[in-house]
Amino acid sequence: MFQPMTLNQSLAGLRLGQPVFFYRRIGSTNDEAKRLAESGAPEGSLVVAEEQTAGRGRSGRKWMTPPGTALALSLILRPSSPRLQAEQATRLNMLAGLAVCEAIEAVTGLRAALKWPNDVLVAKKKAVGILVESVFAGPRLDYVILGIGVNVSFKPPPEQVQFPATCLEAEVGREVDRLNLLKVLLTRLEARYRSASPVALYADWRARLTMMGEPVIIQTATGDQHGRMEDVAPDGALILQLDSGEMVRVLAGEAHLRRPADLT
Ligand code: BT5
Repeated sequence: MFQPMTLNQSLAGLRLGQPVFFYRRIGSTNDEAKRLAESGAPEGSLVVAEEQTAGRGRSGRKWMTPPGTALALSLILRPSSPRLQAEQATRLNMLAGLAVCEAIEAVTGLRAALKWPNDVLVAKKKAVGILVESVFAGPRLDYVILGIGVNVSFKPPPEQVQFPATCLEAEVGREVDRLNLLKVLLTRLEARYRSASPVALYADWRARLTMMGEPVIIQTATGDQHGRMEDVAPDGALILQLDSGEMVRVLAGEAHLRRPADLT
């Protein structure tokens, strides 16, 4: 169990991670972070919970966080530079995915990869989900909630997930210190957030993506698209060569590798 005092002491001195709001049990850390941001909580405010009863994924999907088994956190960011404003959602998504990979590798020695658009995979299974939510005040970006869920000792049952899932302890075969992981993750996020180079960010993100060049099915809101994952664009879009040969850009969806039997 996290102890609020230890948590405060461990995160003291970090710019992202102060002040920290700790909950033993909460609906969703993203919802709580939004509530706090609406009442003026500053950039860097962090919500951490031991358990989420209504954890959220993208498009209304559910995210499971049983007590004491995960990192469930939401950071409030208030990007101020005009360029960040315009491109922030994409850049913060890339930044979060990369920082999570770097933290997992530093703490566990496991290799972490990204699955477009932004799942973090360990041993080809999903170990982390990321949910970035932006709130605008008219045309101006007001704040962003960066929500991250890391499976540390909980591995969801296969029948409850759409994509194979895992947790860090199952892959590394030993206990993983959640507090240390949280601290390293916040440190990596801060380093990536401060370094302004969008070019390096895009290059690093692209280099970590799996399924590149592979035959895939992309599930989108308007139906499945079958093709080959050609590349990704700097704005985060997937460039897909359809089976017909046509190249298309896909902004949002779920990527699945096609099994040989699916290929005709
Ligand atoms: C995500 O959504 O992967 C983003 C999840 C973000 C969760 C964090 S936890 C802290 C913060 N507070 C919140 O309320 N949310 C954020 P998506 O790509 O839509 O994936 C959701 C799908 O992943 C579900 O439909 C399940 O199939 C699967 N899933 C649910 N719980 C899982 C888990 N613990 N591990 C692996 N897969 C899971």
